[in-house]
Amino acid sequence: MSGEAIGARRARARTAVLQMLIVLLIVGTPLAMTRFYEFDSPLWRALMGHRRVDPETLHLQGEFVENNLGTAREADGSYTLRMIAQQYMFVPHCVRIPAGVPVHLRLTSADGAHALTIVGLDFLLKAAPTSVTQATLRIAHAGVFPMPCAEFCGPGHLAMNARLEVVPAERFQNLQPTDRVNCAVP
Ligand SMILES: [Cu+2]
Repeated sequence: MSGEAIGARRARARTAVLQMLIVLLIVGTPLAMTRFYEFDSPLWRALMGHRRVDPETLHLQGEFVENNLGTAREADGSYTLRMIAQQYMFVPHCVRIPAGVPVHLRLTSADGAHALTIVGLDFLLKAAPTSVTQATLRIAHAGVFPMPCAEFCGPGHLAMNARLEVVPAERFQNLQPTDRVNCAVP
């Protein structure tokens, strides 16, 4: 094979690789965006359907109905804390968990993007409509922590602040399977 033919073959191979990268970029970028933002892709919805929550019906059905929010004790003895982020508050706006025990925090948004942080701890959990984000909290000592929103979400953003009360595990309520606990005053 002549040097010219080999050169042409290499050029074709380079073009093919380049084309593949461009296609990956075009397909991959929107898909990656949907992971964190509100971009609504039918493909992502189909793939992640089992984890999707509809912000319109959040309060009416599914795990984020009002009387299921707050801290719950699961059958295996672990705890789950469910919260909703919305302009400009977290619901419930005061939550209580036991100290030194893993608590699975599950969060969704009723409107735009928000981010829940805990002052004094290296913790940030994003909230986006249609998806549920989850992180495990284990706070060793009792205390009260402000939980401000760390994602600018509009004019009321600075007032968006929840309160976390961590109580010694032995003082935490003995929760029945249907009990939910929070410290929000109506
Ligand atoms: Cu905010």
